Amino acid sequence: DGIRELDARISVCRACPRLVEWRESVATEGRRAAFADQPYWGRPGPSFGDPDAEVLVVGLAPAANGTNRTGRMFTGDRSGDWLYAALHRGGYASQPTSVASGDGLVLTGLRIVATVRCAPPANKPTTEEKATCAPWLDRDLELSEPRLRSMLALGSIAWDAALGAARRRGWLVPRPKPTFGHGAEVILRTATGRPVRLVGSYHVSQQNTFTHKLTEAMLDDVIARL
Ligand code: DU
Ligand code: SF4
Repeated sequence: DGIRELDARISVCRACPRLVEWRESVATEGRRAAFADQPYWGRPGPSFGDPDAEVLVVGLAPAANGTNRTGRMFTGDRSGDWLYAALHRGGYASQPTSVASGDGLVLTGLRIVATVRCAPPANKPTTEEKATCAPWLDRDLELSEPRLRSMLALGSIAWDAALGAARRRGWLVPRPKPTFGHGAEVILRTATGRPVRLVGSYHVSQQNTFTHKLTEAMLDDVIARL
């Protein structure tokens, strides 16, 4: 089907020279000591979850030792521990942890996508890299649109990416551009006038969770609105 083909195409993309170099160098000589005996994925992260999802979660980019190691979105790092535990509490994930492919995790009704699919140095993609990767997000949105009910943007970069993708698909997006915040919410309209809810959340990164800027209750609250 379309999603499988899309995921296969994404996973061999080499459009961003800096990110190809980074993802591959981390996967070879740059492996974290704790994972030195593991093979790293070292490629772009395809979407993960239900191909027939009514909900999309939009992340920022793979972590160098997380998705770039395991090949699955938000898998193998602390951000993922937070996200999957919350998706399990919310009824979308079959188990609270995501370890690696083959661990039995299944998402129902929800799929995870990202603004940029390759791990960027310092978790910071450039403006050009975000623009280069945007067509993959556009295609994910296009394939999901017939069933799509809502999107959760993790962080302001994902929020902007979701709004950009919606505009490019000809959806009605309020102007001025809706402002990101934790709990921010806007109703977008597809070209056929169907409402799609966009909800903002602080990103599940350690920076936010360790400092309690983002709590489990805050995350549960935005997931409940999807
Ligand atoms: O081989 P597959 O059934 O397409 O599943 C690939 C992968 O996607 C598997 O690790 C579970 C996940 N997945 C899911 O989370 N939810 C679905 O509805 C279908 C597949
Ligand atoms: Fe391709 Fe996106 Fe990776 Fe750039 S970030 S190489 S566009 S998958």
